[in-house]
Amino acid sequence: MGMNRIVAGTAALGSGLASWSGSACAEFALNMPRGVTPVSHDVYHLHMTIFWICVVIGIGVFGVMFWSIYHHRKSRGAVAAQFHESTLIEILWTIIPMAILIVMAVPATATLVRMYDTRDAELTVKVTGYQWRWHYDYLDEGVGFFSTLSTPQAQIRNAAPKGEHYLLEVDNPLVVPVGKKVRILTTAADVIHSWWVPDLGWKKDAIPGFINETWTQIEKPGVYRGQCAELCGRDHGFMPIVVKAVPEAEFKEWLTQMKAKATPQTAQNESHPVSQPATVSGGQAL
Ligand SMILES: [Cu+2]
Repeated sequence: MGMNRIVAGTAALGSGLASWSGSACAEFALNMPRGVTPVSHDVYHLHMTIFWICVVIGIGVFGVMFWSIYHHRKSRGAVAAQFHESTLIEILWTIIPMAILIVMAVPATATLVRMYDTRDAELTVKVTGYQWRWHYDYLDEGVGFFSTLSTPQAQIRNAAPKGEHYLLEVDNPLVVPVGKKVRILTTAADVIHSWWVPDLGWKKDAIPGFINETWTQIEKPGVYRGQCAELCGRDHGFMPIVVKAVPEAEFKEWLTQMKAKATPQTAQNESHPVSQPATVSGGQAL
């Protein structure tokens, strides 16, 4: 019985690995993503710096430990050295870790300061978490819309084969211009959510009654996907985030279309098409 189970388990693991080594393996990576923003690069380099410091410390500490265990083993007749209350050693083992921590704190603080510096943003988007979808408001532009999961129910209920972006696709993505600093304000309308797109290098809690502020500046046009990262109820796993970064001209065109969609009645009431929708959208921005 036990043997059968082991054989069955091994076979399952083997076939699992075989299928996994196909498409999933191409995307598989041990490390965190480098991302597509200045902050995500900072975070990546900080992570690598701290990682290598830890590797050096690990090799040093375990090297000395294993060397000592081997060379001062009992069979050689080793006698333990006595250095209780040695002032020199106590100072050293306080100063050295402190110095290492200070060395680590310098780049970490610089990255945090940069992350929180939302000055000179060219666009502000308010992100509101709802159970279970996101709402995006382009403040100052009068454009706002919900972004809802678009994966068909049939795929979720295993009645149809799963698509490439299963549970990571939405009807209306957040569209932002490439190379522009975008300030992102996160809040929520019911419970705590968290807005997380790994390629942007951070995740930010969306808390009812609070506005959290951060920013991004995407360097490469593309579609970046993420998820709600704070357990927020039954459909927590069904409120993905899709960010579409496009060249500025394309963004302007998209914004014009969205504004036209948002104010169809007003445009019809005017005898001439509205060329400056600012007067119409100003009230909506609030
Ligand atoms: Cu959520």
